[in-house]
Amino acid sequence: MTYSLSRRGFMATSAALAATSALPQAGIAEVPKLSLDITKRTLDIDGRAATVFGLMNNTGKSGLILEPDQKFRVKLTNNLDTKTIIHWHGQIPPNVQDGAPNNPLPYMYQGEVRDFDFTPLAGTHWMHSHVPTQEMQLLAAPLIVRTAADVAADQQEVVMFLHDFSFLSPEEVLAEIAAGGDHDAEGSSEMASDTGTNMSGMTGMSNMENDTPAMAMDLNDFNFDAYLSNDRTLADPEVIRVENGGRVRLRIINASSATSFWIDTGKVDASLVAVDGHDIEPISGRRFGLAMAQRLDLFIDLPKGEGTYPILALREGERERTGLILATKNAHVQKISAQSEMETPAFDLDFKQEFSLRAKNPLAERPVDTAQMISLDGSMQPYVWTMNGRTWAERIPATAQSGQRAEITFMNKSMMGHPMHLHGHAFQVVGLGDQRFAGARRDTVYVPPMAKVTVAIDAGEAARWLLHCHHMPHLASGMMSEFVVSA
Ligand SMILES: [Cu+2]
Repeated sequence: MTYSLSRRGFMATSAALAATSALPQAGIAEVPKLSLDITKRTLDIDGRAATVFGLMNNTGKSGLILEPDQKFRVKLTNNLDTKTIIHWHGQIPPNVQDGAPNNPLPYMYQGEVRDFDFTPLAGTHWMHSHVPTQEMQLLAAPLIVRTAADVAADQQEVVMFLHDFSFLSPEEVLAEIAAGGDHDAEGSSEMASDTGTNMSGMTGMSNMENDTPAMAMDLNDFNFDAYLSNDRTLADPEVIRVENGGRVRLRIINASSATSFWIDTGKVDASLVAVDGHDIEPISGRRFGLAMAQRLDLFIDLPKGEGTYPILALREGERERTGLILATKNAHVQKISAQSEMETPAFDLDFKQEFSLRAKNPLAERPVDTAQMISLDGSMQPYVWTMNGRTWAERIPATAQSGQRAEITFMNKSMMGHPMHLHGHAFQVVGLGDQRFAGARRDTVYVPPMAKVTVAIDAGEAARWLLHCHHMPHLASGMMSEFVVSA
């Protein structure tokens, strides 16, 4: 499968989508709906067949790419033999279309068809089941909304959709993690010797109470069988042919259930221009990270001449990696190992990356109407993760009135990082540790172990909006609350 498209090639490769967008503009009642089918599909993972879920459009590809001014008019069909619910991650639809379980709509039953119609937010977003065990089985896909500038630019757009994968069922994965994460024992001790973090005797909060001098941080609590880029491993990576000396806009989506990655552009410089679909003041570099559910948009200007340019995603704290290969027409593509030579550092523990991000379109400066603190707690044994010490069933919601400026401070009192996602809003990161600044607009912010992050939110539609950790095993254990906006 390829998500690659170029300005010139797009019409040909995505005929049905193009036909829709070529019709007279929205407002005409007869514009056909796009279809999305929730299905099962089979992947080849290093020579072994894997049955996973998927979200396929009417061209047989995964997810959706919308053209500028195209509305999100979608007919979604549940072809699974089980109930599900799909969330449009990064979009701000009316609450009723948000895709949160029983909030307000119930799960889609087997065979159910549901209609959606809203004006989408431009940028690199995605869609996924809001049932953690289904997301772990790859019920997730890209949701790209192009801008007029994207269409006008002389650039090739490439989507890089990252996921972690296990041949075990999600229930088996969760059971293994709950049993103590023996699966990861070896990787943990290697981690300890190379980075100075003490990974042994991982018991979350209890380590703090023991006053352990070396912080007992747990980056990964499960070793997956494979790490995927566009559903493929480095044994058979996607090779995307690019123009000699051309510009690539790389849209990277971390759909992983429990993995943060560093993106390594190798020998070419990249310019990071957006996070979570929201433009930032560009910063250049060759290594940028993203936690679960986050997105990065990179511009890469390729040098003149034939060449191959692997874009790798390195699993934090470990040696595993995945990726895709950009290659000019005649370049010979060489095999790349799925293991780095050395462990990759932890993701943004010191906020070095997050501090460097500045929104192109920040929230207006205004007084804060309500400031609330949420502690992020949990432990490996028992494997339970909470917000304010409570799981979903006993949650204490954060609250605001529609139109108010709210601030939420996440205080991570645990030894794992938590990518915190708010539905229905694009907040702004305004505090890291005790330092205030005007950071990036986002919908998912990474709160490292024992760290503090503050986000500013202009409260939107009066409704109940989910607020949760996007680490799927954490979410499955109950790490979810809500942001209740009153009228
Ligand atoms: Cu978490």
